[in-house]
Amino acid sequence: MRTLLVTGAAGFIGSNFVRMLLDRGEQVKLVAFDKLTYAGNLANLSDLLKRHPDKLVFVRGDICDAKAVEAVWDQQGVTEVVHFAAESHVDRSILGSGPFVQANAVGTQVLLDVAKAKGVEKFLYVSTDEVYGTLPEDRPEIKFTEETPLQPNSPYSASKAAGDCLVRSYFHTFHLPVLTTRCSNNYGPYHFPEKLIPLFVTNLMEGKKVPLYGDGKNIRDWLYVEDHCDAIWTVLNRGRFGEVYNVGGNNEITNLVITETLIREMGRKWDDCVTYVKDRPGHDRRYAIDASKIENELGWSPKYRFEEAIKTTIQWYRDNESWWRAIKSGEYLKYYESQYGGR
Ligand code: NAD
Ligand code: TDX
Repeated sequence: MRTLLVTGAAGFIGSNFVRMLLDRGEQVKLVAFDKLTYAGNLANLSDLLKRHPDKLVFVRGDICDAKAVEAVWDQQGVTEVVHFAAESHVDRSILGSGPFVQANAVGTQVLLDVAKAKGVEKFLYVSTDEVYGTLPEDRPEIKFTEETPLQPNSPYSASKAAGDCLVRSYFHTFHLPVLTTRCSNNYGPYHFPEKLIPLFVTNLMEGKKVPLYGDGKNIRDWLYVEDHCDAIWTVLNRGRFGEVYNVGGNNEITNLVITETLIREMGRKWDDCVTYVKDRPGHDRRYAIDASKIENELGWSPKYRFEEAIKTTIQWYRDNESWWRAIKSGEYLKYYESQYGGR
């Protein structure tokens, strides 16, 4: 039986990945390994743990702790790793980069060393398009390819690039069977409400304003989270070791248009809802992914259309108010105050 160690499985994408595999009835055992930082939430997995006690176990632990990783590996009979665990929010990395280097660089190194010692069969690193840096907005023909040099611009993306380079080095030096995906911005259920879409949707539901950075013209390539999870599963099963696969939605949208869409869908008016705030320092202007490699080589392409999936996403936050209200309290409010002041 394949046994997957899924690090960061209590977070946004990791929990969606576990949910997708269990819903599809894939023949794997899943070991959800998560430190439960502020972003990790057992509520993202609790129904699955009840429904699939034979296929899913949860173990609380830190990827930086080699002994804890070794123990879970031996106890659960791990054969493969899907590595999501990370500090993931750019704004928090600007407030303080230490936890990002620790989790994303050191944590990845510790995990690689344990995986190497244990003879891992496959190790997939969930990287990000942000490692490539930024693109000019007036050259729409230019997109990130797997050959684009890594030029990370935020402490978050620099720490993800460190992990990405370490994974590459373990392939070249030790022939570790690694795979890397670099995906664009995700949206969907269980997305922590510090990120643009869930923050704006929940603020609008609370009757609060939404804080738009700078001129709002920054561009992101938005992909529904299940499409990303499906791409990861595809690469894990059919990707070539040592290769990088870009994953994207071919769906470039400015923050202004995202904001207009959310306000319209929620029946609100722009002037009542939007507050322009100081720009994010070092704010990348545009991300756009050329996903032709994964499409041509592995036959993956996105299944969800933004127009419908954004409605499903908004409805999920309407239906799961207790989930996000529990998060938007305590430590979250302190973070919100330090990030946005009184806005
Ligand atoms: P998230 O912040 O929602 O979840 C991260 C999870 O990792 C949390 O459950 C947290 O508790 C856990 N974690 C953090 N440090 C840990 C540690 N030291 N040990 C064990 N667990 C730890 O993040 P997400 O949005 O789900 O992102 C998951 C991965 O996908 C990250 O590696 C991120 O860089 C990458 N990614 C995200 C996006 C996106 O749009 N969200 C896009 C591309 C790539
Ligand atoms: O309050 C806000 N106002 C605003 O205008 C926030 C939180 C964001 N923004 C802008 C900044 C970006 O241009 O919206 C855009 C999206 O911001 P985020 O949701 O913070 O995402 P981003 O910085 O693009 O990074 C995301 O995608 C790549 C994830 O958080 C990363 O983990 C992933 O690697």
